[in-house]
Amino acid sequence: MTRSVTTLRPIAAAVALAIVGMGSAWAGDGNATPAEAAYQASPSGIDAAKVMMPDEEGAPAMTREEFDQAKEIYFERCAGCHGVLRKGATGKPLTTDITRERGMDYLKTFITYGSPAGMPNWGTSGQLTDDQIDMMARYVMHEPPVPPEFGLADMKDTWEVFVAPEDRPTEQLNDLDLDNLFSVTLRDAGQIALIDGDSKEIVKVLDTGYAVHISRISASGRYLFVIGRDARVDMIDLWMEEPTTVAEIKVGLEARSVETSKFEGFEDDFAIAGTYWPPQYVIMDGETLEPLKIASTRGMTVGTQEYHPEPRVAAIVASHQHPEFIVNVKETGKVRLVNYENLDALSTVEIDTSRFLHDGGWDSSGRYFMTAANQSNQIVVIDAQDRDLEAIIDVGKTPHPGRGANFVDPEFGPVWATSHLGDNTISLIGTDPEGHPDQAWTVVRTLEGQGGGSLFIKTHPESEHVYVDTALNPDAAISQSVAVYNVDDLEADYQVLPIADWAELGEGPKRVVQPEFNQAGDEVWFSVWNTMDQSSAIVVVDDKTLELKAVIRDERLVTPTGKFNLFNTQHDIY
Ligand code: DHE
Repeated sequence: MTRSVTTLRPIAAAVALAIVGMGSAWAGDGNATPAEAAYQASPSGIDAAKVMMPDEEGAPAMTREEFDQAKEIYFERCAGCHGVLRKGATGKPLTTDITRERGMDYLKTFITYGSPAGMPNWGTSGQLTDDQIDMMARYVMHEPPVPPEFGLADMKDTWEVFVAPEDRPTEQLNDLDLDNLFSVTLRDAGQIALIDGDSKEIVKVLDTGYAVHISRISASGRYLFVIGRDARVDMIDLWMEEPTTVAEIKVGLEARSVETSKFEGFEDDFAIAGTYWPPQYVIMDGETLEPLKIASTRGMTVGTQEYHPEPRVAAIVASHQHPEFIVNVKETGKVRLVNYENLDALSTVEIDTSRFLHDGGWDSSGRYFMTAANQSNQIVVIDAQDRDLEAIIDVGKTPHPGRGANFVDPEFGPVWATSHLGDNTISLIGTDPEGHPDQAWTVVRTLEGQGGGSLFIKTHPESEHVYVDTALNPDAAISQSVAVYNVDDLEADYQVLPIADWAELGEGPKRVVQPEFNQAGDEVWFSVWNTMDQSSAIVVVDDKTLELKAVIRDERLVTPTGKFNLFNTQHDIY
């Protein structure tokens, strides 16, 4: 099969944004594809009312009311890319030395029409009025208001233990098949649905944080940890009569990642959550979520070694090789190995890698952490055993692996694969330095996919298929289907499964997102993610026949996105 790399035709970012609703600019160095522009920076979890207006000279006049309105719009629509402090993150810096020099006309034009680098056309797309644009231009000429920090006292103010450890059951009191239970993100409902993998019945819907993001499972397989974008962490005991939230805490104003300790002898002793704001992580008691140790990620970037005031915490994984968490720090490009043996003398190794670290997962051996430095178009490999950088590998445009996919390439041996937001390729990276030294840490094969806008790729040891979504592709035929590859014949054309059609949901910009296998590895679940006021569903495919097996429709399934089979998540099977 010929290999072509196509980046998506730049179309008005507004169209892509309109499809996925609130979105943010992808302001990489080159032209952002519509998929990159659509890549959500959902409304920040920061309560704008808590952020005060700086008094200052030299900035165009604003009333208090205008400033508050502009602040709200900024946190809702701009902070995700430009950073809360406007120092630049994936979007350009908007500090007053720049904005005042550019002046009102330039700023108003830029906000109105956007740019091919991914800044949405907020005016011509109708998302902001002329008056709002004028107000935003004046706002960014003021010093950025700084949201409050969030320290131990703030966390303890929000920390609740609903059921003390000593009052919890000593054995499972329900007859749920926990190994084949799925935790499903109901993104805009701020809930998760627990769905039984066999019956496909919703066991329970539980309230979580705002715009809930991911679920992770304890080493024991008993506790589910869920984090919302508002940095609320919920700890759910799956052994109670029915799954019950036993502890909760807010660890900041905005967050994406949560994990528990997995090293032998320390299993579940600690939990960790990383925040976007403030830029920090907190280690908590693994049984109660009591906050124990907070560490800031502010510091110097790799390369130019400039100070960055807002390096956000992205993916976190728990090492099985040492008693430590592996923490991705996005804007500085640093990977931190945080040893939890002595929280009063926290020893941390800081590894220089590549900027804009994001998501990632383990290779099939569980020794190497494969993670995207997405805006650097690279995959970083961390050797969790030797505790250092193994490799940095150039891949396609804006890799977005989720946790990636591990399988054996018939020609090149064990590989880990990522798909991309910014082009239609799938990169297969050799991960077997012992058995296949020549292929290790290089792209051994590049597959062509349906298009850019891919967010997740998945397979399973029992499957001969690899599934790739293209959820943010602007072409509905592509965003509403998935591509399937046969591991034994990777150069054969991929098959396309019309997942959204199978859901028969009618209206709405349904986006098919995130394949997730059941425990047996003979079914694959897909979210058909519609808008909040339209019906969504989960489509289940028979992995052997690639035919429709079931559609889970329920009005409680509001904007389903991530799905986490507890056994596969517990054992890092993907
Ligand atoms: Fe995610 C994982 C950040 C938008 C669904 N997402 C992650 C991780 C990070 C992250 C850092 C890795 C966590 C870990 O492993 O510890 N996500 C962000 C963003 O900053 C971004 C781009 C914008 C935002 O404001 O949040 C973003 N993410 C989205 C979405 O719009 C998605 C598609 C739908 C949703 O539910 O919000 C989405 N992200 C997911 C999912 C995972 C994830 C399903 C977990 C994948 C896995 O298999 O572990």
